[in-house]
Amino acid sequence: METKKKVAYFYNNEIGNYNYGKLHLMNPKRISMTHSLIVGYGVYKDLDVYTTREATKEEIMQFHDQDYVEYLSNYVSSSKIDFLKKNGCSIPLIDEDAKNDSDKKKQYGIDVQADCPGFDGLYTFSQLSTGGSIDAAHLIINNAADIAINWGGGLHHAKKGEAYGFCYVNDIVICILELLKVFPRVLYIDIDVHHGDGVEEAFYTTNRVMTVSFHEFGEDFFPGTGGLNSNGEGLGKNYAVNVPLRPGMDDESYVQLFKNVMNKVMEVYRPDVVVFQTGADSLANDKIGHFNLSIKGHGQCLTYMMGFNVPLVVLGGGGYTIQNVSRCWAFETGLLVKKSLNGPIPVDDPFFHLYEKQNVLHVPIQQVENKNSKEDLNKIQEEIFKQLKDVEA
Ligand code: V1S
Ligand code: CA
Ligand code: ZN
Repeated sequence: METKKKVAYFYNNEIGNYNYGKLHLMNPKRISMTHSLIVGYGVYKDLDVYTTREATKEEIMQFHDQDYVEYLSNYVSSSKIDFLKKNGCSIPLIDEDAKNDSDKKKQYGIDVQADCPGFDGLYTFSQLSTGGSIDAAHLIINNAADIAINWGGGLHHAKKGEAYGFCYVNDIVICILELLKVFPRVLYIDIDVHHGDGVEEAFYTTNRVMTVSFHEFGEDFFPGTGGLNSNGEGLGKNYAVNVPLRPGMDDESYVQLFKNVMNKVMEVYRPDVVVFQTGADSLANDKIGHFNLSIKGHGQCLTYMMGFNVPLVVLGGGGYTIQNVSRCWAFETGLLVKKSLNGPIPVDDPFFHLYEKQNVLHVPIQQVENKNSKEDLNKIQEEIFKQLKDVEA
């Protein structure tokens, strides 16, 4: 008989209050919306619920450069400085020269007009995102959980000394570094519609981490990396796997390809632990991504990985149609504890007004063409199998 898995879940009420700016697509409220559904559908009863803490500077500096972390931790927006000045507040902690130094902002990737705006609390937001992923790793290490979830994590683009693609601190790299203190081999899987470039880059030259990213690729789609033949270097040669795809991927083709590739990866790599970034911008109707997955199809990837009975850290990531992100991650939390979420969105959900048009958990996909032909997908799979043969040898 299959034993029930111990599933831990990290959440902090504060995380949903951070704001990238009015026009920005990244909305941390989706984490609070996910939590409300987890509570409303009663899934929390099957979880060990932990309050996420803020990661420390030392923990963050395990991956990121000290000067970059100092800059983030001292960041205060110019509008807040103006407000403090107007109100006659003393601002001893603010080194205004540094704050207003546009060269530094450029160097560290912070730009109000762009992907990584400077917003008040960006460092605490990143500390919370990272704290959950580190403690998820610790629970796995201490055998206190078989599966540990942090929907506030999964910010896969952040670089050692630079914010990139809505990500300031790479909680995933830091989580994996914690796991590597104990486990010989870590497998990283990334089903966000974007290439998991920051994580791949951090472990590009080691065979102790295998990275596998499925992503949309081509026609200037961000970030532009993750071609089929980017496979790692030195000791890491063949330990980076990329699955570049065209728009329109549907459940049938995606889930089949995912299972085929991951089955082979598990056979040849035999990881001690899996870190799974489950970005929800690969769902149909996302505001950035152009895949056409249903929530059930996205969830089948997670269920498939559960079947290997290897400890699992499950992280969030992208997702820009926020009602679908919360639907997806609440449903997947249910999958992880083997509980189905029945009935419409609970009417007493504090975010109910956002679901009013379609107050159900599973929403329709689009009627769009899948630009990936069977032949294209077979070729991709063949190439990846060839690459993995060299890992086996
Ligand atoms: N695609 C896309 C896209 N859209 C935006 C954006 C939109 C509105 C804003 F107010 C600010 C930014 N940025 C992008 C992408 C970055 C996508 C990051 C995805 C993150 C993740 O889901 O993988 C993980 C959390 N950036 C670009 O395409 C770069 C630009 C080339 C275009 C947009 N401008 C703002 C910057 C340069
Ligand atoms: Ca991806
Ligand atoms: Zn993404």
